[in-house]
Amino acid sequence: MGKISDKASSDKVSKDLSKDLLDSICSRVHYLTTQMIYQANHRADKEKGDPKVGGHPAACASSLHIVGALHLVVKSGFDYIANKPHAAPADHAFNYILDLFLKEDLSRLSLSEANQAMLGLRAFPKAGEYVFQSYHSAYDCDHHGFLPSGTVGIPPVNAGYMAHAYTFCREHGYEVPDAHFWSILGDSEFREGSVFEAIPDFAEREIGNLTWIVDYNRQSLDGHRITNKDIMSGTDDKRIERTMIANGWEVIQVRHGKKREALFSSPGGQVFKKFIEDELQDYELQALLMLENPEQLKKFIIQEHAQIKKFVEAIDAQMLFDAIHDFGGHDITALVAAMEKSKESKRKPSLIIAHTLKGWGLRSAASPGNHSSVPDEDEMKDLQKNQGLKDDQLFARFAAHSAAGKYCIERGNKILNDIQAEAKLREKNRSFFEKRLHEFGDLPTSLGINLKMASYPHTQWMLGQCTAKLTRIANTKLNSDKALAVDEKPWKLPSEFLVSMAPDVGTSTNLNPSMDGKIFGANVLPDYEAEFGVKDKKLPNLVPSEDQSHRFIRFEIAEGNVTSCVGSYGQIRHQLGIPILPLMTVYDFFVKRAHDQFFYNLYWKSSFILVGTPSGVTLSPEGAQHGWKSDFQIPNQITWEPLFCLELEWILADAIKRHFTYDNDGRSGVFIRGVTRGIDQKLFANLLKRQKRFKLGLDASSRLAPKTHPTGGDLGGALDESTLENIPDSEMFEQIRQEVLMGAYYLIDYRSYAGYEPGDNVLNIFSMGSVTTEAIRASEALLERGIYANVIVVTSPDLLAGNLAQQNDYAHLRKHLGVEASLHLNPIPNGGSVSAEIMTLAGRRVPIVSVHDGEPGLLDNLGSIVGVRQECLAVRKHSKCGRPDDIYRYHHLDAEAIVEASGKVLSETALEQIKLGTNVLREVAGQSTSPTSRAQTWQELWPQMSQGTSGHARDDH
Ligand SMILES: Cc1ncc(C[n+]2csc(CCOP(=O)(O)OP(=O)(O)O)c2C)c(N)n1
Repeated sequence: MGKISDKASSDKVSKDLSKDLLDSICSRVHYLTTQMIYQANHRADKEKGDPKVGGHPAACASSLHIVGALHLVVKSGFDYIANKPHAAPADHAFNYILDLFLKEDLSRLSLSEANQAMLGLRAFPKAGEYVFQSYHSAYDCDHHGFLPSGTVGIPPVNAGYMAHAYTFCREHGYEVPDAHFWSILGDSEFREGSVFEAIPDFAEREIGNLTWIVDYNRQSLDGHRITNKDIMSGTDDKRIERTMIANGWEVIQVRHGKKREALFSSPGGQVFKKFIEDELQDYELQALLMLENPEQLKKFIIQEHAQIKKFVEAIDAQMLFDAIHDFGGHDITALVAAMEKSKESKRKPSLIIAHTLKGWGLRSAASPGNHSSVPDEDEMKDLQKNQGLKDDQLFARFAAHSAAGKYCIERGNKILNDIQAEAKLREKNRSFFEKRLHEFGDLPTSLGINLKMASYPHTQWMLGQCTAKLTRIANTKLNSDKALAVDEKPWKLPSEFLVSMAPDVGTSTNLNPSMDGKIFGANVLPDYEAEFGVKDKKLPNLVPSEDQSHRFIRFEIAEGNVTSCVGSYGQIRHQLGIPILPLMTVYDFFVKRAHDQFFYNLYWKSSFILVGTPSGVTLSPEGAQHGWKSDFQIPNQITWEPLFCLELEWILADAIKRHFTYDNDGRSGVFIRGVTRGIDQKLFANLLKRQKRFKLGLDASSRLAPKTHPTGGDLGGALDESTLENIPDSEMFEQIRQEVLMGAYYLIDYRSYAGYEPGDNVLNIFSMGSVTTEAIRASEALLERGIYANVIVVTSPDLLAGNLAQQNDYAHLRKHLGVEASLHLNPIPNGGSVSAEIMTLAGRRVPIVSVHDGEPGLLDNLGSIVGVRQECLAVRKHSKCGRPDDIYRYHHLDAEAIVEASGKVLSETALEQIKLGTNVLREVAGQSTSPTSRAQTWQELWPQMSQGTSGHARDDH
């Protein structure tokens, strides 16, 4: 390995032998990358009409030496990299050459497994073999130390907030490895709004352990980037430099390679340097790069730039040609030096602008259409031959005894040691905190918030109560005077790991107690308001500091940033075994502003709580323009919309417990919707107590009668429910808590009431969140007309009818709640024809009316899941200001609309006519029919279904 180590200074690396060695490894990786993509595009199993496979050889080649400097010299196995998605094959090829394809247990893949994996870029595994996704992914065998990629502009921001989370952990006394966070971005990617939202934030937070590297190749997907040098006072790299310096970043330009530098130091060379750096437009440079003939290139430069005619005329055309093509971003020595320098900056994040050539080393270099062009067979053969490889040697590492081979083995071992050390640390942290979690017994099912004194509280208020209590518990010493109550002690550990954050809506979403004097991070300042005697004690103290009791991360209006931050903090449990649980509030409407970041967090399997509050048109008095609640259906997410404050408390307690006990696979992104509309909390118990299951001393045959039934309660011996005694509240609420956590519960349940006739006078109203007040009123109005309308409150659309429900065939809806599609038959009254051959019956199912404050898609599939008629009342137009009553009426979510919809579904379901042939009637009556006249039944066609095995049981891996 000679003099190079992973701590190599630029001096060490610049020794000729070392540079040659690193260059030779990069050159092999260049070939491997290209071959990997070539093979992906020439697979034998391609069928007519298949989408193209693609891959990005030119974009990989552009980043080759940047990626190489990190893999071969600079990064440690504790560092993290967020690379531009289309350079993923280059990362795989470096990991191949360093033998860093790893199994789950961190042992290495065998050489044949690794070679097979190199053939599997963008392939679906046929027999469990290793493959690679198109972009960096946790499914890949070399994902260690990499952030997932795919959507540009998001991962670099996550890298920054991960860097911040490491600092947070260290400041709070947890064991964290020394790590640097690297991101490689394309120059077009660097125009993404998400990136620019984060730039000032990272500097102000003093995230020194972060380096972004712009792969400045002046090309994007569509072709050459054509920027406006006149208006922007220079080329785009200058604009980037000025922007970043103005935003508090260190900037390092890596412009020139050694050939250019040699020319610059020749007589008159400074004129040439000025020409390249200040006078040549990016677009013109790209056009010059496309010229294949050096003499022509010389001619055009002289023609367009008289001021350097003298210098250019004096030099050899080939030398000029080579210099124009000699970018610093392909000089691994210069890159290593810049990266090492960037690490010296401890308080400021750094940006390296690496000037590169898209398609370096390929025939497509600098060609405007090269973004995803794949070399042809001829070029591929040439690249293979240049590596000294035979035709059948597609992928190969260096011989172990060669200088390059030895270097790669040593470097790969070093990185693997770090990866394994991090895994050990993760396990150590995990078992340490697991033990501490159980020190005071199991986590209670609620936080014990006292609601008695609260008049008309709302769920957003309740969130504030819960987080305030957790903040107090976190900051109360176990052996202090104001000791914690016995039932508070189990919350001690979780509360210490709860980190809250909000995009400038902390106070308005009721997080004041979590914020007050507890803002974590830079910029640490004296409290001038206190010093000058102008402090308003009613408002939270927002002066930041880095005290261990500080756990609120304050943001400007930057929903994208906070969503990335909540995702990065939510990864720390997984990466380091430190169970940070980030909680973010956001005005629900603006979740959409960061939809991509939200998706990224879920793809990354981050564990976090996002509270969208206030939400829906329910907030219309305050924000009619923000009253749209979107239906999000993303794997790994669970959405909640509590109605009563107790529900929110149970949901929060459950989410916390699942996070700390690692019991939230497939649902670690918790999304809770809150409102600011108060509700009489006594309704909860009062309505539940009318249900038969919560009455004392009844047997199976007992039938209840409602106090207000139109018949006056005279229902043939039924018992007036209001006169019956109830089981204790604690027991009743424990049953309901479990149902709330399953996604829905009966708030009004008439199933054991006298005169309850499914198919005749029964329907189910599903309501979610605040509009349930309307469902209750509608149910009461329907009862006056003799209709029994159950009210089933939906707490989680995901668990009841979304992705999570689909996994268990909607068991809660269909089995536990018993909502089904039985057809209740009666002869058609007045006119149903009954002949010798055919009998006509009216079939009725129990229909559904659903009502919720949001997009129809949140709940409009209930009827189709169950197989009954559904009318879905939802928000279908833009909102207006007004009181909830007005607004619910405006959107047809009010009680009258529900009653009307109920009439509609009840009458429509009654229109189902069944014609029964006499042979069927005979069969029903036990007489045989000819077997040949029977078609195959569905049970015969899908036998696994009849055995209770659904189609989902297939192996999906
Ligand atoms: C958010 C998003 N938009 C679009 C794309 C598709 N896309 C992938 S790479 C690319 C061009 C990237 O150009 P640049 O950032 O300059 O990188 P280069 O390939 O030139 O190095 C585009 C448009 C994407 N992956 N993500």
